[in-house]
Formats: sequence, structure tokens, C-alpha cells
Amino acid sequence: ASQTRIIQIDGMTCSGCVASVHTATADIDGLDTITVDLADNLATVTFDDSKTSAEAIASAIDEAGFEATVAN
Ligand code: 9UX
Repeated sequence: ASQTRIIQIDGMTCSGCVASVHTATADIDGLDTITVDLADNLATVTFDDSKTSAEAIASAIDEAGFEATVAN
């Protein structure tokens, strides 16, 4: 099924960081959309939960050097 979740991302300072988050998640199979909000330190993600999870997406963002926490 399709799920929409919010991931809090600490450590984003400029639009380059936003681009890094997009790059870090670009190859995740099942991730349909990611909207990154720099001002609010969060991303809204929509994904197929038979292929990936909010936790897996957050892990990929962590590996890019940010501090990602599933917020809902
Ligand atoms: Mo901006 Mo972010 O110069 O990793 S790209 S602070």
C-alpha cells in the first residue's frame, strides 16, 4: 500500500543539503515522492510499503550525514 510519512531531518543548512537528501534517496526502490522542507527540517515521503519503509528512507538520509528520525 502507499504510505505518507514525515521524517525529521536535523543538520540541513542550505539548499545544497536539500539536494544531498534527494541524491541519497534517489535510488530507493518503492520511494515515490520526497518533498524536503529546509525551513521546517523535515521531509514528507510517499512510498510503497511492500518495497521500503520510513525507517529505511531515514537510514539512507543518516548515511548522507544528517540526523533523520521518523516523526510519524
Ligand atoms: Mo550547504 Mo549542506 O554549503 O551538507 S550543502 S551546508
